[in-house]
Amino acid sequence: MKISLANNSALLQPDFVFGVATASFQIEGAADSRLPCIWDTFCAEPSRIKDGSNGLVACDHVNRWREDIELIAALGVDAYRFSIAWGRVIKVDGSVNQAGLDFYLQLLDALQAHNIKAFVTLYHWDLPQYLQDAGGWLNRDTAYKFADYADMISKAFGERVYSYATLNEPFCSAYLSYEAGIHAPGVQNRQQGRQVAHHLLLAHGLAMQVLQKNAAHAKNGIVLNFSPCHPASNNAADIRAAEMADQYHNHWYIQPLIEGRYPDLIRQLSVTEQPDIGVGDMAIIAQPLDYLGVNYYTRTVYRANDKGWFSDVPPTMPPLTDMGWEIYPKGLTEILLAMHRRYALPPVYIAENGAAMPDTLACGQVDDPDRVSYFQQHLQATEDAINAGMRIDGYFAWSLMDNFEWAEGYAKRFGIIYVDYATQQRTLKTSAIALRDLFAGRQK
Ligand code: IFM
Repeated sequence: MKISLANNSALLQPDFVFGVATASFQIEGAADSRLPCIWDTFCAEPSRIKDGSNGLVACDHVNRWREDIELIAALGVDAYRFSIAWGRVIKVDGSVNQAGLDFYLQLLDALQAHNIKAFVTLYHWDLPQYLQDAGGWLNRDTAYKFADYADMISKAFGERVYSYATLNEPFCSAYLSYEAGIHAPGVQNRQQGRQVAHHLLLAHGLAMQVLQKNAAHAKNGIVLNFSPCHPASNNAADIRAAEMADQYHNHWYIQPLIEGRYPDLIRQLSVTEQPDIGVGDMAIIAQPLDYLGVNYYTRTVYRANDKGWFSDVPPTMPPLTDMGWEIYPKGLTEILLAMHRRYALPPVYIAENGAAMPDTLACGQVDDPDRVSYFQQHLQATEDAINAGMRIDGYFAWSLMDNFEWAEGYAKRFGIIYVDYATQQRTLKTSAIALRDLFAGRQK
């Protein structure tokens, strides 16, 4: 099966960056050589993770990184996006864990040797547990601790990094973790969710100031997840509900970054639900961005509920992925263009896009035509946004390999490479081969 784009496609131009992405907790394992993090704690609590699993071994990437880098190189990508486990590079007293730092330095050097650009995410959800014990993201001081960590990393990594992302999907660390309660630490409290979102954005702004100083050579930005919010019906209440969801889930993160203010919806929250915002915080948050990372998977449908708020309506009609998420490629073009028209955006990278499918290994092969088709349609959707006037500089497939899918455990497979968790054997799926062929067909 092939992925094909028009010969003159913007995505096939020499400067367009194709990559694959992962995150530390989801692949690394080797938990005994880092500090425990909030996800270790969460996994140890009953019924938090659907299959009762954890990240102690995951894809054993810390021990198999050389093999993994060879696989990445063989795909012919331009870039690899991965995250640093904060608790692997520092100790509880805040001093540097040199062995952990050396792990990432080796990885970066190997990427450089293969001419693969390193896109480093500083925070992809694995907050060290000792910082959580001190209040975690509810504690304003965590934002300053994050800036210290960014300072240490950017000095140690020097010129090796092509691009830094401060945070991956602060929506998830705030809303899923503190309002929906389905991600670590599993809290359900709107005020806390809003406060955590604010402290995360503050942490981003403080870290950007550090990166502008220490890593001026790099492209520095942030990765947000977006989902177009559609009404369940034409009824005015549902239309309003979808607009509110859009403000709450999408604009709450992008508007402060670009315009230094929260959406007007903030005034609809009761005083006790509103975050404490320090004098000068919004200016810190609105640091200039070299790029915006956009993660896209699906759209979301909303209806009005009896609390004057919005509730999502889970999709039931195919095509759905194994996560139960609707396959809705035109939502990617729609949300990109909506953001492009609304804000003065910096250049955009599609920092994650992909699908979980019920893959099986048979006779040494994994045939995943639905994932190939998902990539085909979403690459086309990306191109459509470029053709409509947007600047998009790259696209990263989520994910390099099957991994720990958070509350879903290992049952949901997002990889283009299949991982047999019993043997840790990696097998290229049909989608990996289709992407590899697409990359190989480019004029570089
Ligand atoms: O696996 C996650 C990733 O960690 C963050 N973005 C969404 C992916 C799929 O759920």
